[in-house]
Amino acid sequence: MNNLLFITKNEGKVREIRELAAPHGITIEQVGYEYPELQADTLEEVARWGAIHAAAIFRRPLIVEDSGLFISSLGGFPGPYSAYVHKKLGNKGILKLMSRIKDRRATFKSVIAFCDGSSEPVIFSGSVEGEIANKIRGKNGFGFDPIFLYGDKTFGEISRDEKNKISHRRVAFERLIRWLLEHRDVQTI
Ligand code: ITT
Repeated sequence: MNNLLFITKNEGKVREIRELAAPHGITIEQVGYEYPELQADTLEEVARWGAIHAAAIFRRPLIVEDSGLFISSLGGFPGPYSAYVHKKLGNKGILKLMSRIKDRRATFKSVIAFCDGSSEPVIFSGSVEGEIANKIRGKNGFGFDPIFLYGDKTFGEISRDEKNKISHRRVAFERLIRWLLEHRDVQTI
């Protein structure tokens, strides 16, 4: 099993996951299918449900990934509602919400659900701690990257290679790889 379907419409996620998978000899095949997103309070529930749904349709080993930005001073908002909030408010809207707020700590979380259709999905998560920047900075990445400050640079100011060394997605994906090596017929190169 050296080929994995990745069910997502987000091209930014695909670029990152492809580069994370390549060193392990795993090819990622994107399927831009929009699985129904459960209105749930956790990324885990959304990813798990999405993987079960997609596996019933595609009947091949696959992953779905649900991710989000959790802002401490906003009680973890937008969290599982990140895609909706990004679409409606954008990065400018988030900065506006944060304009008078001093505590700018934020966490990016990624939850990957793997399902081969024959058993329950297996869930892997990863996170990275940072802060909400005071303004939009950088043109790299996607989504909230230009407002997510990691050290003295935003994810919009670092290369994909650099982001892939430290990101929430990387942590979750490496956990998946370790599990696949132990439990599935995967040989990494
Ligand atoms: P799917 O088809 O995979 O569901 P999506 O874009 O709807 O794609 P999510 O439901 O997981 O993805 O929503 C996550 C939101 O958080 C979305 O707006 C992303 O752009 C944003 N996001 C997730 N990971 C990110 C990252 O690494 N950098 C910046 N923004 C990110």
